[in-house]
Amino acid sequence: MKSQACLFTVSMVFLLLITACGSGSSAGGNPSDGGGITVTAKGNSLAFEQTNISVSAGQAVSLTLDNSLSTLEHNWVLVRGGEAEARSIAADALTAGRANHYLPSDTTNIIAATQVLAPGEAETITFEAPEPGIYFYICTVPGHYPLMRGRLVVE
Ligand SMILES: [Cu+2]
Repeated sequence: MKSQACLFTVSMVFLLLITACGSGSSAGGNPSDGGGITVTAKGNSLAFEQTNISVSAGQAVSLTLDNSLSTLEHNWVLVRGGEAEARSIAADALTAGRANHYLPSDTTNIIAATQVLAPGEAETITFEAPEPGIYFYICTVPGHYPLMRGRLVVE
């Protein structure tokens, strides 16, 4: 009697596992888990091609900065804290210099950033989307901000 109960328990666990695996594989086709975002630097002008991006809070974001069409160096820096903070980070980037990819040592308000890319280069970074809100992304190469920026909307 005891062994029958045990067998029953084991088969129930087995059934649950099959069910869990079944539902897992059906969710694997969801396009939201693999789609990356590409931001392209616009030719030889100081602008990003994409100036509005929407993501969901907590989402794993895969973002590529494509500098293949550009004749200039650029980076992509996602900033917390709105326009005043973006301006402050761009100013600090000047003293940080090219060797530090124009990224300030104080990264408190930098959510994610690429390196400085030479013309023809591309880089993909991944980061977790922050809490809902509107965030600026900017290029901190000297003279590029405030022209070169966009908005990341987290819903
Ligand atoms: Cu730039």
